[in-house]
Amino acid sequence: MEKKATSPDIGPEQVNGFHHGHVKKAAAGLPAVIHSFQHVFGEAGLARGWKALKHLNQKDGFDCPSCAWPDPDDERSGIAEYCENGAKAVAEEATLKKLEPDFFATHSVAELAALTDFEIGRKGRIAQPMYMPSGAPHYQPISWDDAFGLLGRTLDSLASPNEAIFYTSGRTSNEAAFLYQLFARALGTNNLPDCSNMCHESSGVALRQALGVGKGSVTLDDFYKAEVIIILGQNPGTNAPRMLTALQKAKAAGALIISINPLPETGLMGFNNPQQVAGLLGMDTALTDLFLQVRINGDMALLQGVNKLLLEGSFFDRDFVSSRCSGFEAYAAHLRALDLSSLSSSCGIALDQIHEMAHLLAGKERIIACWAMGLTQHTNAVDTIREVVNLLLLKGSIGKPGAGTCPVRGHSNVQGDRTMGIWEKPPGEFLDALQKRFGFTPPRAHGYDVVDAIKAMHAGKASVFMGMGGNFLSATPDTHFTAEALRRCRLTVHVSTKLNRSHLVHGTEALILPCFGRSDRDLTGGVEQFVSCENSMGVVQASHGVLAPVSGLLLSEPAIVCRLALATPSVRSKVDWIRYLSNYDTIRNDIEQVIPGFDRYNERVRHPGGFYLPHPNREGRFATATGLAAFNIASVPASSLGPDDLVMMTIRSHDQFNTTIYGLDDRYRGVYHERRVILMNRGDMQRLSLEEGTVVDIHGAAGRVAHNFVVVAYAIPLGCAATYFPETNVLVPIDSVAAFSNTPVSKHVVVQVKRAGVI
Ligand SMILES: Nc1nc2c(c(=O)[nH]1)N[C@H]1C(S)=C(S)[C@@H](COP(=O)(O)OP(=O)(O)OC[C@H]3O[C@@H](n4cnc5c(=O)[nH]c(N)nc54)[C@H](O)[C@@H]3O)O[C@H]1N2
Ligand SMILES: Nc1nc2c(c(=O)[nH]1)N[C@H]1C(S)=C(S)[C@@H](COP(=O)(O)OP(=O)(O)OC[C@H]3O[C@@H](n4cnc5c(=O)[nH]c(N)nc54)[C@H](O)[C@@H]3O)O[C@H]1N2
Ligand SMILES: [Mo]
Repeated sequence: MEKKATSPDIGPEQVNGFHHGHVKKAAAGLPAVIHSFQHVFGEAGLARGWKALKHLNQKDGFDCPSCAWPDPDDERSGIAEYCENGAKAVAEEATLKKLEPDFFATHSVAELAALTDFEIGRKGRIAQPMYMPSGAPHYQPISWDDAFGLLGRTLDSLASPNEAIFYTSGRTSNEAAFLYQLFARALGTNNLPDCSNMCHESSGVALRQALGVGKGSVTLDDFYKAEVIIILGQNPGTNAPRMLTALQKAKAAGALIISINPLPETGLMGFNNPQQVAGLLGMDTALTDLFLQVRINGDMALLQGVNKLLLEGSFFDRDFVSSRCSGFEAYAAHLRALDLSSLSSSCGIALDQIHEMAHLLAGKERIIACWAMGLTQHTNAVDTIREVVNLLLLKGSIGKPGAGTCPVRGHSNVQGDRTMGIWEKPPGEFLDALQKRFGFTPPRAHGYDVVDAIKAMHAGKASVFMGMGGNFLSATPDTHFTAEALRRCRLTVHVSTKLNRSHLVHGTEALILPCFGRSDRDLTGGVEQFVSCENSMGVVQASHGVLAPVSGLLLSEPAIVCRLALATPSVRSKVDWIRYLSNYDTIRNDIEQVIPGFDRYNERVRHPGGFYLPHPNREGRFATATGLAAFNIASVPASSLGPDDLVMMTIRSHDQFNTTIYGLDDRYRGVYHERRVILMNRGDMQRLSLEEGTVVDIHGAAGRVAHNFVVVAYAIPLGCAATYFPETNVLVPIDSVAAFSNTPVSKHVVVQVKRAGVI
């Protein structure tokens, strides 16, 4: 029997009723099309839903709010330039359900917090600003002026601006992000943590160290010229489904695909292209040529094994490593000293498979490496990503067509937000440029990233939290610790489209400021405005919302920042905020003056398809201090697990966007009607006397527990397990972070599973 253990920080911990179906052999196809339509038409109705889908990712439409995968530069599919999960994201936003004051009057915060995240998300769009007075049980309506007045006064009353924290999630447009960081810096702080701190921060750090630029170097076109594409720690079938179209096209052009993952993810294995008749009829394209089922965090050992073989077999680009790179000799000596069989046992990949990967790469020079959270959320993430770069450098696979780095970004504008200066460690040149354009002196001291922000709030060093989108409580590690940190704040403020748990676990006072989503028509200043976003490959494009907003009381994110600035006396006169409110071109003009690569921004962003930002690696340059690409030497992480320990990765199901839960199924993995599952190897189940369907509690470090998870037998390496986040974020210790990037280690949580106690 399961027990109930409900805390407002996480909601109910009960099992729903798990069904085990078949693991799917291929992603997408007709079921994906059907699911897309069900979600969109179910939430938005036929006319509104159709309008939204028709404009999704079209050159005159809006940028998909889901992932950051790029749109084709050339032709776009007239009927469906989107995927099932993009459609679900649009359905979330386009819903006609809305939360008006009577909803909050009827439901107390305590009642709402007792719902699951799925139920909370279903409630609808927030329709007007809401305020939680100190000690009150309910949110109540507040006017925009009063809300801005309260927040502006509170910010100005802080002993130091560094007591305020300004978080950003990755859906925020370039225009809003630029204004938001401008506001924070005009106030006097660099406390600008963002979701990137939990996401691709490790990639940014690794790429900057090795190649001088923190962004990936490839364009979509490179995929079609590549000889080999390596995909590590990424589940594109669920999280970047349109990448499968690019992979299919790359394969047709002759590319081989190597997938490195503890799970044989459906989308990596096969694909039914829903834009093609064959795909709709269920004729799969097999995608992966070589699947290496690595143990969790075994990537470093595997890559070092492969690199050693390439080096020792002389299958590397001698000219490139000697003329374009630094540190090759020392790296080569390091590789030569390694023992291949201990690398093999450490990663769990047999020697002959390591040889096979090396063999596949031996004669190739156009290689792309793609990766995502399976690499970035580990203690040694930066070193592992640098080992990926080592491989590309050995092969001379950077700065030529069909080759390069491809960290596949998560949120649709997370890369753009960083470009706009959402960064707690802003480069000096960026601050100089701000100072030159605006005349005030921006703060130079680095601010808090996500983990440090949580610790600062917990320690009472910060007392105002503002989130520009996102769901800080549920997305961050160590949920109960973070909840306590937020509760200790004087004021917590969320600019949001939908209700989420971060609104329900709040400071002494709290505000919810409802804003337009990507699909909403923006008539700020009485004219139609558009915004812009940067995708994972550095393309900046316009996004025009098309749907009538669900309420006349919503504001755009840029308008919210400007009006907040006007209500904050210390900031009001530092920038001409009023001008921005009438025309977003004025924001883009200022971006152009501050940030390199945005010349003629207003003109070029109006070109269909937008424009590429410059990237030194693409031009064959490395923007490091020496001008050379740097090899990195790292050792394979030592493992010190107890006999009953499992290494658990916290991943996404097919029915969620981060903390937004679309449904309770994970169709590709054959998991139905349940999110509280733990995928385990049958060998571990036998060893621990567990059966499929047993309900267990998962115990983490220092007394952390997540209750009631159904054991599911799955093709996962021995000693490894997988659960979905956010449910298991309670188990991720706040101090478990990646070296150099401070990213929470969400993919390597050491746990023990125990049969759940009987009530
Ligand atoms: N529909 C949908 N789309 C999304 C999102 C979403 O939630 N839903 N989220 C967006 C965001 S913000 C992001 S960052 C991306 C995330 O996209 P992904 O990184 O694909 O997301 P995860 O589900 O975390 O999957 C991690 C993958 O890495 C594998 N993995 C885990 N540990 C290891 C390891 O140690 N080594 C290797 N080689 N593999 C490992 C897992 O098995 C899984 O396949 O997707 C974005 N797109
Ligand atoms: N254990 C574990 N934890 C993880 C991860 C993991 O793999 N494992 N992944 C991490 C990663 S990669 C990321 S990126 C973070 C994500 O962290 P966040 O970005 O903070 O979380 P989301 O769930 O994407 O945020 C969803 C909320 O954003 C709001 N929203 C949606 N659209 C808009 C909009 O257009 N404007 C505004 N203002 N608000 C909007 C809605 O209110 C919605 O509830 O989570 C991280 N946490
Ligand atoms: Mo992410």
